[in-house]
Amino acid sequence: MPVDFSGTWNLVSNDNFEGYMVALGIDFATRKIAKMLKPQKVIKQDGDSFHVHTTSSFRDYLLEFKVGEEFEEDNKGLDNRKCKSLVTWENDKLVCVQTGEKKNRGWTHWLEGDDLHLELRCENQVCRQVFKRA
Ligand code: VLP
Repeated sequence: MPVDFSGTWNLVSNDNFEGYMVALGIDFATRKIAKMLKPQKVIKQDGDSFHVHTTSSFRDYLLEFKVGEEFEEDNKGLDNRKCKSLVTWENDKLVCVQTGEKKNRGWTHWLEGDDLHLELRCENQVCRQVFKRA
């Protein structure tokens, strides 16, 4: 049985989100709002097909992808840059490489105990987020 990320997840910790946002070029005023947020992630997984909806009181972001199939990502409402994204399995971790203007951009999701982990990478910055089931 492959790992199943499906569920509703609430953010409980968010390490170095500020550094990640600075690396993405998010302006000061937006960062001040964004760092106060406690986003919720709703993940629907059907095998290798994913629907990841990150919601907050400020902005929402919907990402849909199939593992192994490269797609155009527009990061609308985030940094608004376009990139080519590819998500692959690395054992039970879901690894995304976002190829574009920003070097070393991507993220990794995995489950650890009852928690959902997300590592967000951009240039030399790493943000670590932990979510618990709602
Ligand atoms: C943008 C920084 C904050 C800051 C301004 C808006 C959407 C993997 C992946 C789904 C993400 C999370 C979003 C990272 C924020 C970038 C609004 C926050 C709520 O998750 O789950 O693609 O990229």
